[in-house]
Amino acid sequence: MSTALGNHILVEFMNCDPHVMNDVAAIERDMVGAAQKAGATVINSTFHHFSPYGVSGVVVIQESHLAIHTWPEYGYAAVDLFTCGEMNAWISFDHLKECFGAKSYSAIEMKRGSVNLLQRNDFDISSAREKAAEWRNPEFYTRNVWFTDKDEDQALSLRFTGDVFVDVQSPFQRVRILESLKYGKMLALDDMVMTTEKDEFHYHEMISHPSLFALRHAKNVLVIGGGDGGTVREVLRHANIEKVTMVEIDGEVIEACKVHLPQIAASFDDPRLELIVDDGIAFVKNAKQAEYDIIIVDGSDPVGPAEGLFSVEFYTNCYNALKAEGILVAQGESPKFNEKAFSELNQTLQGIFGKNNAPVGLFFVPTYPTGMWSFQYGIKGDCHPKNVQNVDEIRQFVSDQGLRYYNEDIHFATFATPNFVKALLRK
Ligand code: SPD
Repeated sequence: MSTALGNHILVEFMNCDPHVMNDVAAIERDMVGAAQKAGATVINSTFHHFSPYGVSGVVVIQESHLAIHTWPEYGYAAVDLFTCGEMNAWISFDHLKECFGAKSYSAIEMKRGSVNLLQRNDFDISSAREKAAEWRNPEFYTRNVWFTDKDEDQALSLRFTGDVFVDVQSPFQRVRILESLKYGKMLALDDMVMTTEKDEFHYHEMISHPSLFALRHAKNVLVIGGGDGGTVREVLRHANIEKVTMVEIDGEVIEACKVHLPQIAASFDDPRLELIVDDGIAFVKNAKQAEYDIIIVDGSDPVGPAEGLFSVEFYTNCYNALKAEGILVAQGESPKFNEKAFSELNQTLQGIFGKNNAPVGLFFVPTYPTGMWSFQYGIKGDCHPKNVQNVDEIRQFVSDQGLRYYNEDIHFATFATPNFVKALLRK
């Protein structure tokens, strides 16, 4: 007869595969698998990834819990296997050792709740057990797997199903497509949310239509980045556009989105589109002078391959590639999440296009940290989006195209800046 209520194995897994140690979905799957393999009944799982490294999580089982904390940079996982009843937690241990590729390990096993130290209360729990068995469905458990986009001080977390449709390391970045519960499928580059099925229209309508209504005669548009296809989809809604050249550095992003986010990657077959998989920074450097009516920079955040999309040299080259009346629109970061990048980009644009020719448009994206995001403009001629007159035309277009974020009111409202933003823009 057992002399303790529970059994606790404290495990050190060392020299594990660092990629697995940083993969929240894989770890959740392996921990749940470890519980199920040992015959446990899984009640729920909660797992978080921490930027840039590490995963923490717990699988609650009817027989107690399995918990983990990882340090990928050391290839190390601290694992707790706490069980009661007949469950053999060493089966879970073996499973995890294999999944994590642990080359070395150690474990301490201890009894928990020694009956010699406890006093049993005299009450009948068998009826409570029967009741619990009525609602418990061993086939179903709640998964809490979280994707977190964060800096050192704040974060945005989205719960996802734990299912991963794409996870590839391209030459430039880690490309993932995951399924979030609230926003549908989501494209993540490295550990940053790029777009989701349910709120992508906020971003893609707002990066495109304000400048296209400011420059009604625009024919030739260049898009740098935008591998998911949402921006070209919006630009190509305009019948006056004769040609769009899109230059995306990462072919893996395009391929992943074509297969898994087809409603965003919806216009890659439009004959007006020339799709080039290459470095957008080099492309603009070598571009013909005064070639484009509008240049749209749909880049990622200023880390990794997108860092050069925030430089003076790049925007000077964009200025030169624009026609005299041309407009530049760039993903402008957040005045709340990334104040420095936001205000430095505006200083760059003011320096190149002129103090009064670098307006900022604010809009709301629920899946970006803080929700408040911006596009920043460089106006080469006199066609300021703030001064558009063709409001009826916007209204008709919005209704014909069934747009869901942009409209004639938003067109003007986006250029209204709160005082703290004005201060960041330091005119
Ligand atoms: N932190 C997110 C910055 C936005 C980057 N671009 C999104 C791509 C959507 N086409």
